[in-house]
Amino acid sequence: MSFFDFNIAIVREPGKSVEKGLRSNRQAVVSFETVLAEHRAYVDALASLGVAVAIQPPLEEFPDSVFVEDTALVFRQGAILLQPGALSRSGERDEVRGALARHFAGVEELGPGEFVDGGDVLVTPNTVFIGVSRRTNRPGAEALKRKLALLGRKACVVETPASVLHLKSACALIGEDRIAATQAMAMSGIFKDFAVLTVPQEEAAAANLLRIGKTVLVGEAYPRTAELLAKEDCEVRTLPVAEVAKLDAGLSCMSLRW
Ligand code: CIR
Repeated sequence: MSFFDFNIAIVREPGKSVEKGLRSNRQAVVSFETVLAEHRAYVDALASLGVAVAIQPPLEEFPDSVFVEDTALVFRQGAILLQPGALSRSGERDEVRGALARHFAGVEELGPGEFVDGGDVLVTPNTVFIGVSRRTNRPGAEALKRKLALLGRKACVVETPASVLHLKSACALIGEDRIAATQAMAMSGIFKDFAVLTVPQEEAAAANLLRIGKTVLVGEAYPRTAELLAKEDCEVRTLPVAEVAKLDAGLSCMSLRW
């Protein structure tokens, strides 16, 4: 089985309240209908790649809950419930607990004051990188490192670049020892043990991409990145993400996969 063979995913449908979701550009106007269309295209893509998608109902009280990746970390051998660092998102973990319990015998949980957004966690075959950011604090990162050790995973705490929301806003695994990353991330030294494909500066947001099986899903607004990926050992498929990008999100954020 390859590292990228995900068979199951949990996603959450956006609610109308997604229009009030958090965003760094306060001027950006978000349309629920367009987010919903992007979400449906995403779910269809996962399903067409052989992933069984468990769709959770929308949660109007949590505008950002469509970005379900931030609530948990999942592996075939177990799951860890995280604690999103934004106040408006702190109740989301309770809403995903039930879905995780249906799939995993035991679910570990971060404790009070231990904040980690799943977007700050990059899982690679040998190391899990945890980025300390505005959302993920050091106590959270260290607690997660201890929980990962229980699952037999080595973790490394790094700094998420200040220019991005999450570690994975700026990087993604595209091969077992190959990372796609923004220029800043590529130069950070974090990925010295990996071969790095640097995404073009004007397409920095393309770095939040997602490999499933032999297919790499990438935002359709990033043709130069798609061109670079086409030279890799994978198939490239583009998806619309312009609306979720207004909410500082991309392709990894909308699912928990294992
Ligand atoms: C937030 O600010 O929390 C959401 N608007 C975006 C979350 C993106 N999630 C991710 O990158 N994993």
